[in-house]
Amino acid sequence: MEHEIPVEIIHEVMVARGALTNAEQRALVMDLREIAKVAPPFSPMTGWGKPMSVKITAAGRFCWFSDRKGYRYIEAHPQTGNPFPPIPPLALAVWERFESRVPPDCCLINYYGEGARMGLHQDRDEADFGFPVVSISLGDPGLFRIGGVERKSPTRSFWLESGDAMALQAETRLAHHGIDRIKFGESALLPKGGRLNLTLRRVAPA
Ligand code: MD6
Ligand code: FE
Repeated sequence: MEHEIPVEIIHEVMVARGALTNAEQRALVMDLREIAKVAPPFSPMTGWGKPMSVKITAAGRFCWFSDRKGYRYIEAHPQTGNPFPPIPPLALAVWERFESRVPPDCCLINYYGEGARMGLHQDRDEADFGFPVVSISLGDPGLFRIGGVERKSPTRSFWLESGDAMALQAETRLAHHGIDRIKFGESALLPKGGRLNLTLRRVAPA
């Protein structure tokens, strides 16, 4: 990640287009494959007992989890009981461009197959909203929708492409957001298609 990456502001969100080169994207996908071998992706249950269309796993100390009892962070894989593997250095380097005070302790890995989406939500289960949530997109483009802190606030959308990084921080840290749809099969990065999204965050107090 030697190259300079300009950060632009799209609908109040800091977006670093092409933060990862093609070679870095391929290297990161290889790291994610190794992570998926020891921490297999799973589909958490929503509050109303339906599995999410996105498959998730994680690296770092924490993984986000959801079942009928609600949302929380867990420190052991729900099926294997093992801790999650370390966060890949390439992902840590992206985080550092946005937040240099503390390292992230959670890298959530979301996989979107054909037709998968993520409903409008807030990320608010972390201890300190002074730290950002940093996202990295890989594979097929995803249509990112962002609104306000209030669920009923108006929303706007833009496409996140493979290699893009962005951060929700300061006034957008608690904004509602989601992924409406992906352009399945548009990117050649993942042989079977789909979109991977990494979200790096600081769950525990610094
Ligand atoms: C996604 N992203 O891009 C879903 N959350 O697949 C998120 O939910 C998200 O991109 C917090 C901060 C940045 C994000
Ligand atoms: Fe989120």
